[in-house]
Amino acid sequence: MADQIEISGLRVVTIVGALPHEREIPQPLEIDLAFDVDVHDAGRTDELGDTVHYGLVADRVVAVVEESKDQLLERLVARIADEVLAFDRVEAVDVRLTKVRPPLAVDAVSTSVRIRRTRAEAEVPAHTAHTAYIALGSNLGDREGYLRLGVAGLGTVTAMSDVYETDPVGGPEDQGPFLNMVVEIETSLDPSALLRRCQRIEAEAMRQRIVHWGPRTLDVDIVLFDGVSMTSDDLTIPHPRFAERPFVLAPLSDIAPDRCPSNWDTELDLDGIRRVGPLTIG
Ligand code: PH2
Ligand code: MG
Ligand code: MG
Repeated sequence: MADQIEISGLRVVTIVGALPHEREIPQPLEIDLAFDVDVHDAGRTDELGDTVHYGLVADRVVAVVEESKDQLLERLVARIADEVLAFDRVEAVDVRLTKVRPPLAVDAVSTSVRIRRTRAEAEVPAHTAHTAYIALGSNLGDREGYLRLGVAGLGTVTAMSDVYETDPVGGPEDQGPFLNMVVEIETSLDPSALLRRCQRIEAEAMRQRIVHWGPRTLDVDIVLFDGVSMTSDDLTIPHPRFAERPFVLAPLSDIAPDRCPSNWDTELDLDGIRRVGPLTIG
């Protein structure tokens, strides 16, 4: 495969290094990435869902680097490679990580570590394969386009519900109807890492939106994660209100009827829920 997508000169300031002052003072790093992706389809269809969204890749890489406090460039560059390989369409990645102000006693412009990692050698142990159900909703702008963007950012999607048009529940009076759907994903992320991924997808949609339309419109929520029940400061699983929300249960029942409360469809008011059909990808 010869196709590559490149991101160059990505700058992040973070703690990295083994020297005492490097543990105290953040320093600038520069990241150059090139990843192998087959872009034949996207070259024909002009659809984001047929390629890898490099804005999401850049966001995730920046997040990993900002959160890191590694001693070695070797360690941090390996973690960047893993993050990029978490995008399913990426077959391999070249990463160069550079200290642009290296702590040397001699005069040098920079120091770097450069690696290439392929999907084949990326380890994803079997016990880290989780199944999660993610609810997506959009009620402004190109609603279907936002759903597509959301689905494209979630990694390995193993099932997709139909799209439903639903009356808004709560919130301001004057807002328009939502498009809602639920997807099943397989992921090696833990719940909090998956939450961060969902928030990054929302942020990416919002960033695009600010340019074109105004307020935010893509909501990406974790509904279920394996059989996990948990509450932390920023995350409750299962989603605390999903069992009362027809706009989640109708799509969820398309792909996981056994995960819906029994009789939900006779006990809840389904008036505001209209099945539209499958999300058209490309
Ligand atoms: N999301 C909300 C609040 N209300 N209503 C509908 N129909 N669909 C939604 O996705 C939705 C909502 C908060 O996330
Ligand atoms: Mg949300
Ligand atoms: Mg929500």
